[in-house]
Amino acid sequence: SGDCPNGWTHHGTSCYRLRMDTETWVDAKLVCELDGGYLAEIENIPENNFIHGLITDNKNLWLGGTDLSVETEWMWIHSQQPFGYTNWRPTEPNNSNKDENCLEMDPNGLWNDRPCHYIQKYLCER
Ligand code: GN1
Ligand code: CA
Ligand code: CA
Repeated sequence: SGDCPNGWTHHGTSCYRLRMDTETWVDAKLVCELDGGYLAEIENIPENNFIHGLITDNKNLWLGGTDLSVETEWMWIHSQQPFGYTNWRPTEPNNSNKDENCLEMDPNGLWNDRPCHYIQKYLCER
């Protein structure tokens, strides 16, 4: 609806497309880019609430955040901005096994760092 292409949902100043095919974080990023978008970025509580509302199962969702470049320095990969707003689950990010560099939202709308090679659904934005 609104000014978004078919299959995309409008919210705020962006369009969103939830992809239920499962991919690694890098492949999810690539699919979003091939579809004219990027892995979703969250700047504030209303955006977090909106995206949380898109989760209707008990599964996690890849977002466009990473600390792949410099451990503990979390960045939005598309905008290349450091995190401002965050909604980490308590005790996260924990870089479990020293190898968790990609950002997911859990079904409670809270954030966790997860190994980037996990395959799971993801959210594109444009
Ligand atoms: C644990 O149990 P689960 O999958 O929700 C861990 C996270 C890790 C995740 C994957 C409290 O979360 O930090 O990222 O496994 N949670 C805790 O390795 O340690
Ligand atoms: Ca990390
Ligand atoms: Ca973690």
